Amino acid sequence: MITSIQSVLAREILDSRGNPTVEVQLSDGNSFVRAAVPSGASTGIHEALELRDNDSHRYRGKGVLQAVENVKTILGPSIIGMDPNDQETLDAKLLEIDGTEKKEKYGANALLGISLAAARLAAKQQNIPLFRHLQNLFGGKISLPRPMMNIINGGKHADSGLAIQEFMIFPRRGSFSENLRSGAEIFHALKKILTIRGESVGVGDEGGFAPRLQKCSDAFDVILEAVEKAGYTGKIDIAIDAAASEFYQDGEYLIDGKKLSSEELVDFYADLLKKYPLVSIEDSHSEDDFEGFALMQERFGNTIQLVGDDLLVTNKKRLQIAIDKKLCNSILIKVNQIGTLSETFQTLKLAKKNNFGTVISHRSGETEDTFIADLSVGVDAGQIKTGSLCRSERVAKYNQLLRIGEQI
Ligand code: 2PG
Ligand code: MG
Repeated sequence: MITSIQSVLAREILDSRGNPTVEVQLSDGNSFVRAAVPSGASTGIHEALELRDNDSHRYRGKGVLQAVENVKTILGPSIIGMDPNDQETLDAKLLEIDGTEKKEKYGANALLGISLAAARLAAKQQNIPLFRHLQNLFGGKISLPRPMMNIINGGKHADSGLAIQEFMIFPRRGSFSENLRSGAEIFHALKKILTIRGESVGVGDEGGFAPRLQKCSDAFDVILEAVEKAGYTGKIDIAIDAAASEFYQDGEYLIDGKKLSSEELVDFYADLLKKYPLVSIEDSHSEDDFEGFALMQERFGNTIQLVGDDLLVTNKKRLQIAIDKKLCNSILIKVNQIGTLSETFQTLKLAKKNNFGTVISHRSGETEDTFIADLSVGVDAGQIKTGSLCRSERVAKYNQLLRIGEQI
């Protein structure tokens, strides 16, 4: 039986925001698989390059025909005949051909589509689930993740007016399916509360509600009200992604109608921590505000989870800096921030070796591809954030985790 890669196709498809993204299709002559690439809005400046056409006549410049072409005519042909089971060699080949630090030549979106599809093809050839293949590649144990479910959207993901981008419910304990159920019940309770108040129940990019609230604490209050209404008081923690790079301007943080210094922002979080069951803060400060992150780690690093996203961009070099400078204690993992599965694994290994928490994450622009659900299980990440309890591109990941839960 032929097991090497026989053909590599690519196409431009749409993501959940109606923007183009890359889908890659790999075949070994017997079967074929596909992988689709996600896309962020609040992207970190240190992320690998997402190649866009910048042709204003198509999709407002957001077309990805060049990235698709790069897969079809350059990257694809170079991996024909390779064994998809040998992920490291395959990814090394892609990196060698691109040859740039941030995948600027052919685009991280082009490389990633191939890299993810290869893993899927290998799993298919072995007739094992993707999470098993990822476990074998990564070399550790498996587990179902604790979900962070984003039920109020702010920042760049909605027009709620809230500076903080994501307010997530984070069930304390319970099986994955129980946690998901509590999330969905709280989501519906929240909808009811907002409806009664005459607030909008339209949802943002990640499926969370986007009511016009005055200040961040209002979001916490209404979430806790929903938690109570759904009967889960005391059982739910809250996690936030401040995505603070987005409200950082000229050395100050614009939040709740105030302009705060880096240090004052630490006090702002301290107040929230006193009042609410807040246990995880992602990107508390802007991506290069190392002093702000260091202050956070010093004050709260022993008691809560401090996650680096734009700060670390799934990059092992940035992670090493954060370890050395004590900037945070956990990392958000987004495959498209770095561009290949092998590099994602290297970053995850470095994180685990240094006792960092790990959270596998979606992007605000997603597709129906559920790769990250399997990834979260296969590398024993412990946590996943993949949006709210509506919008199929979000729920697809949760549903895949339910299926995996039946298998393990
Ligand atoms: C984030 C993500 C995902 P985006 O900041 O963590 O929630 O948003 O994909 O827009 O960067
Ligand atoms: Mg983030």
